[in-house]
Amino acid sequence: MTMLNQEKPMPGRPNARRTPRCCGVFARRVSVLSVLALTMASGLAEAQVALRLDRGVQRFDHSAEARENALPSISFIEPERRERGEAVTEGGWAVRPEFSTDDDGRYVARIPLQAGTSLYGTGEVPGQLLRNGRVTETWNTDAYAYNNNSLSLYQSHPYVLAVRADGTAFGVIADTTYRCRIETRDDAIVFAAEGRAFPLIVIDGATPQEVTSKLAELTGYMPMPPKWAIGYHQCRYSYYPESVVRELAEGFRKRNIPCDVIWMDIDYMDGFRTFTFSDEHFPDPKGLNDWLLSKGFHNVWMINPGVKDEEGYFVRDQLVEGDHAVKRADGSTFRGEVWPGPCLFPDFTRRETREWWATLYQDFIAQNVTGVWNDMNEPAIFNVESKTMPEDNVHRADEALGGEGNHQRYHNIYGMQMVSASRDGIQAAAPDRRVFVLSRANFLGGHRYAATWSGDNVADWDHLEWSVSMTLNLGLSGQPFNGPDIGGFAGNGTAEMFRRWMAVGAMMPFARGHTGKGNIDKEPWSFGAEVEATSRRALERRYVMLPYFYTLFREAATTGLPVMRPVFFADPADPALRSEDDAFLLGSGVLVVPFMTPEADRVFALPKGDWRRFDFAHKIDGDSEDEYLPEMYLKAGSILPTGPVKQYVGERPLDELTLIVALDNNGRASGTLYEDDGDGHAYREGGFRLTEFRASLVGDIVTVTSRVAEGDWAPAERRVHVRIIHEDGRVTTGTERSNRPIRIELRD
Ligand code: MIG
Repeated sequence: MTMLNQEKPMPGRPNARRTPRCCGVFARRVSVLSVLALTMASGLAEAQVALRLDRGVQRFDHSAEARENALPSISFIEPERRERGEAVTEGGWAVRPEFSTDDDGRYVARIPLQAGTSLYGTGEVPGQLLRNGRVTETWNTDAYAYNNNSLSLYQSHPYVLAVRADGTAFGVIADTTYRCRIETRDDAIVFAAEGRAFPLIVIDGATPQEVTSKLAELTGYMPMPPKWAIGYHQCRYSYYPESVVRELAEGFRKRNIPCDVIWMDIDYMDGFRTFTFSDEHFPDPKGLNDWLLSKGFHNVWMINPGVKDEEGYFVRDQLVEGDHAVKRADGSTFRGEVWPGPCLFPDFTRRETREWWATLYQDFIAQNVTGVWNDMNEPAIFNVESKTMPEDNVHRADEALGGEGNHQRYHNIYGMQMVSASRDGIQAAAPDRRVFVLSRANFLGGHRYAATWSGDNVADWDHLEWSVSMTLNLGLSGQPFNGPDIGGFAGNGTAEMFRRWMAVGAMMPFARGHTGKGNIDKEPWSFGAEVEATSRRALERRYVMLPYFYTLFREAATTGLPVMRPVFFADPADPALRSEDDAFLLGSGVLVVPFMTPEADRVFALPKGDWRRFDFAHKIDGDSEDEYLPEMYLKAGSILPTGPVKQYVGERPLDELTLIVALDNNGRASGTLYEDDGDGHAYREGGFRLTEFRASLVGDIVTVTSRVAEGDWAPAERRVHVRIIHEDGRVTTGTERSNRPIRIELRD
């Protein structure tokens, strides 16, 4: 077994962290010495040692030496936490990784699996939910119109969730930013990474839910988004000039189709210069934003990393002045071509550069910009085969990130460091509001800074189906706030497909319609009256379910459990559910069964137990007759909090609150509702309310009570309406003023 503890040598760039720049010869000797030391110490590696970081969380390394020389963690929210722990030697470990190197000099960790283990995660990956038999490579890639064989998409999550036959689970992080090949085989998970030997973190859990929560404990929780960001978003490449944006906004309101956010893609810029507005097409961005806000629309504008290399352009001049650019191996400034032509690229791995980038948002947000979209941050570069920077480019990264190193090492966190800077800048510019950033590229742990979407998908039936599995796997990899381009980015698709896509997309955590340049229009009304009617109902459903969605976002932000969950979460030991990705759960009590094929044929595995079909016909015209809408099931024992149809989140308060109730065998049900101001930070100091609802049947009277479980935010008095869904589909209802117990008599 060879142990080489250094980066893959790049021309002219010796191992950056271990090599002081002034004395390369000396450094090379040191690394030879350390190889020697390793060889001598290799006896130690025989009895495997792990660090116990926490209950059920262990860190393994290739060797004691490798542990010493490991690069800092970027995925952990507290990198030091990966470094501390009690050393434990082998004692009946459930998971025992084997370390080696391969012929290409890559560091390999192999995790043998028991028969019947199902694998998930690996981040943003095309194709089905179940990852057994797949290969993924972590290398952030501008993957326009990707397909089922694409090895690398826009984001990197070197993480696998494994669920054993008995339903117990574990997760493994290969904690490296380098390109890492992940084989998710039936008999083993194999990580093979370039660069340095990496720590392997094993997270044990009784259930996949427990593992997923622990992953968030280590990598951080998603910050609470502003509530408007949970509404429907309308985008296209691009709506311009501003008259088109106004017409679009009015189009939603006059048709009564709910929408919260309108997006401005790159054509709003002045010649694609980031942080500028086109005088011709958007002469008064603040005026436009204010007008949109007056109609109940928030706005999101795109910001790209490539800075046009043009003297006199303020962003470029500041970048040059502050020496913020990524360098070439020979120390000169790197230039790469993107939309604006030749560009310079901020080195977001440097604190000074992130701080400078953050300041640029001051004037930008002052235009009453409410949200930001960071695109092209893999980084994507045109006209080169690699589609990105040379791997020997140099990042002068903070010591905390690992110090100076090449692009091979920092590529996968370029976007993550960008959105970290963006988030800070936006927050500083609008301290009283919550931040919304959408990022195309990211890395494990990057959900701390930005939401995401699944990039340039294709308007075809496969991509419609994958939009469910991709959202699920990203959620299982720690990114709860994500969703597809509803309707597909590349190509036109058909009215039928769009109708089905909108019907299911409206149930996903991030719900945004988007399409590429040159395509037909894909607004909810672009395909005629019938598609418009389904789209309206689908979006009305989202808004009716908003109280529940928001509660699930709060749950994601405090427990790490994703908003949208795989069906197997309902019964992790049931083998029939392991590959089910034609349906999904919202939280634990709601099952969504969409129709995603042209024939609307579909076989799906319903989890065992009592799941009751329900609809929203009491709120939404034609809901129960619309065969394009997903079937909805509520698990017996659950209470689903819902609200009125709204055109946008802030349109009206939650009144009346409708509780949809399915009693279990014992005549009981429970549920929770999270509420706060919907924006701002008061919720961090108790400015929220978590209400628990309970229903119980005694004799033939159902009593529904509520209790404030946490927080001191108080809603205005409101009506509470209860709908009890019986096993045979019948519904019994009752209504009361808030806080009073509601008594409903069940009669035949
Ligand atoms: O090279 O800004 O994935 O959503 O509309 C294409 C234009 C650049 C890629 C994004 C897409 C966006 C488009 N962008």
